[in-house]
Amino acid sequence: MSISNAVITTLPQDFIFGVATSAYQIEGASKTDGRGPSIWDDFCHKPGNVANYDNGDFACDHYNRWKTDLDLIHGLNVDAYRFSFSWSRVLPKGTGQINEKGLAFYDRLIDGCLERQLQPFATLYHWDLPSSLQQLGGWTHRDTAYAFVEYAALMVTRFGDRLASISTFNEPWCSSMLGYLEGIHAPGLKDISLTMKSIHNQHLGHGLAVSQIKSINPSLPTGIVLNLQSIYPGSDSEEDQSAAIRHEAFNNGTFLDPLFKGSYPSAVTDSLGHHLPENWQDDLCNIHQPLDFWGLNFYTPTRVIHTCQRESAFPHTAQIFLDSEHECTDLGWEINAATLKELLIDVYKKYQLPPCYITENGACFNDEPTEGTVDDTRRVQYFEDHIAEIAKAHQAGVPIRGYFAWSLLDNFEWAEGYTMRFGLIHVDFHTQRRTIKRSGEWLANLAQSHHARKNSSLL
Ligand code: GCO
Repeated sequence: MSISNAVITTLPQDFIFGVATSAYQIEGASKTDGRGPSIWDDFCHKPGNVANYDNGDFACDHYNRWKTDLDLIHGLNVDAYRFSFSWSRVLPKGTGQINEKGLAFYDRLIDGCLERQLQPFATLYHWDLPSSLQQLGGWTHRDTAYAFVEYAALMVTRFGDRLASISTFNEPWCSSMLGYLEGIHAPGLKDISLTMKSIHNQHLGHGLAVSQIKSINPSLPTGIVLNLQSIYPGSDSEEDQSAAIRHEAFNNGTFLDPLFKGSYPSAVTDSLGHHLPENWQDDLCNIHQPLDFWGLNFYTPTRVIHTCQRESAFPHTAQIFLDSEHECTDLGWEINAATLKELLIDVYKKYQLPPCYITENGACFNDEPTEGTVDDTRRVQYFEDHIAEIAKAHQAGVPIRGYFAWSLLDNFEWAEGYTMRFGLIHVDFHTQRRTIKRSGEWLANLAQSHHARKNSSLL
């Protein structure tokens, strides 16, 4: 199985390949060297929230194994490494007192990337809010946006000149919708009013941080990472078709519109505007900032139907799974690569967007090592199919600059704990032994062929 040359040659020559992780999912060392607690520590340590009562206390022990992990990334021949900073490692209470030992870890990590010719793509917020800020209301409180700006300024002042890019937020949809509405992620709340406030305050934190970052380091490429949904009606009925439109306004528009148009969709404000913080309109110009890039995290399409249950709030939709018609991953997520291309083309038609990176794409398959190898051919197929669709989107005019596979390592998969594996590298969580899977070897070959093509065209 090997991706055809035709696909590689359609990608732009300066296209980059990378791998992605996030702090809470791999670092471990949750109490080491002065790290403060985050909402994910608190959430995991309440029984019933996470499968098997798992937590990120040790995770992949990356805090101690960063050097050999960077060697593994280097061995994959990729150009870039996308990781996130742990806010409570550097500002244990979220604001105020700085933890130099925490900063020293990221100093080592970033220098380690540069020594291995890996471009560091950093993310400021991948869901692990310092607990002290949650005690004051978390993202429902405006002050959290200001604390985020202080944190962004600290990180960019220290590291900005060595980073290839910085993203403010990773998937604000998840930290608000899963954390404040569905209650399945930290902080585990189920309240539409708090959800709308948490969305708005994250947007505000993003916009203010972008201005701050640009004033400190105007040449640092700055963006945000979104998990837009590729939405389809669950049937041909008119009801389901309008459900899909409402679902899109709520789940994509609530994020894209303020960030890229400086407004919220009217369908959203008509139904839910009263839940936004007072005078929210005054923040829109601060939220709507020019960005150098945006990132798309994509895994699976979303199919929705109309629901008329009394208790359902706007957008009155429910997600359905067509698992009998499509192949699925071990998490039950439909595999449908063409929907990634459709989403990319569609979103560039609807919005004025800067160039994008696919900042995450990958699949959960729980293959285990046999005689020292992990034969995850289904993951290889998944990557091949999705990269082929990205190449088609590029040919259709979408400005795509790179692709990051999720994930470098099997890791702490949030509410699923360690039961669900997304890695290119298998981790035995008892021994911390790493085994490169067949998909890791495949990515190393792909990245190498891409380099060979770049180099030969330079001759
Ligand atoms: C995400 C997350 C990852 C998940 C991955 C698989 O941004 O959704 O960045 O943390 O592990 O998406 O569910």
